[in-house]
Amino acid sequence: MTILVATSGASAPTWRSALASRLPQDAVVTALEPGQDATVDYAVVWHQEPGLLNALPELKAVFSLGAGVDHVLSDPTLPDVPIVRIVSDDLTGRMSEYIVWRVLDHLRQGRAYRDLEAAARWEDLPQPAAHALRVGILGLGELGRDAAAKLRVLGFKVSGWSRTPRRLEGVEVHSGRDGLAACLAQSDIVVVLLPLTHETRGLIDAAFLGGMKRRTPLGGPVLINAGRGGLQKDADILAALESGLLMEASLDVFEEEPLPPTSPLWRHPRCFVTPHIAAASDPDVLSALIADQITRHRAGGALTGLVDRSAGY
Ligand code: NDP
Ligand code: OXD
Repeated sequence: MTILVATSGASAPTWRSALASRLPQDAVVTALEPGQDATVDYAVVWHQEPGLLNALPELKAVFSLGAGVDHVLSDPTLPDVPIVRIVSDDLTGRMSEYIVWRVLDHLRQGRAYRDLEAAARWEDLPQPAAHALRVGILGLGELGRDAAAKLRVLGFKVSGWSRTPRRLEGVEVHSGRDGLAACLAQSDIVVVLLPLTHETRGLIDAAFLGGMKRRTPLGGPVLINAGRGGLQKDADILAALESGLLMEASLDVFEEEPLPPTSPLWRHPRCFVTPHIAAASDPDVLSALIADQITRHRAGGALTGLVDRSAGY
């Protein structure tokens, strides 16, 4: 049996060998020989070429190499097989590290202190405590829930927003389209951990930014997006930073990736840019999870981490 690893970028050989070492009885390949299409029963993908999966007649399931699956579902010819995404403590922990890092850096005025340090100025700034701030987390899935729990431990008040109604201890949860306005209006820092779907595309626009809380202990609202770039309008974020509607932003994802060197977001003094690294997929850890799933599925067991294709996540 053949397992096809189809990723954009240079990581395919690493994933291939990590998977091959755990599935020694299979041919794990990054490219197909003529006639090999009919032997592929599983595909492991990241931004696969449109049409590639549709040409595999025996395909039984597709594994995304990340938690997000917008890159898989964007292929209009995607065959009707189960899509599995990454749900892993390793990836979740990495994302929470990023969120806690960015929230604390904004709280503790990292930007202002880096400027003071560069100018060799010994000056202290008014410092609100964590308990004086409310963090609103948009997306209360695997990643949002873990970030919420860790921010609560640090003393932050936490709100959240999900598609369907949810109960989460110590978190004021809003849901549905109507719940968004309330969540934005009460949050000093807004963290976005949503999937990119037909409902969420372009959500972070001028109206969204205009609906954020005005007066906050940090002098204005802060936005952190580590979900997907397609959730945001880069130009609207820039305009909100310029006009003062937005105090600061931390962005890990962008409408166009890599973010072009000409983007003013790179140089904006109140915008912190990272290159889509909030939660890396570790081939060693995640290939073990994928190999276990394949072994179980072949033996007649159920797959976990299945994607609801109609919801888009
Ligand atoms: P989950 O599927 O576990 O959770 C998604 C959450 O978003 C759920 O709470 C869901 O609501 C909510 N949601 C979906 N659609 C809507 C909507 N229309 N309105 C309100 N809430 C909505 O995903 P994960 O937590 O595992 O991952 C979230 C995203 O993070 C991924 O899809 C990916 O895009 C991104 N990501 C980014 C990484 C990076 O390095 N920057 C790394 C990993 C992931 P409900 O609870 O009702 O279903
Ligand atoms: C993911 C990502 O979806 O890294 O896991 O973006």
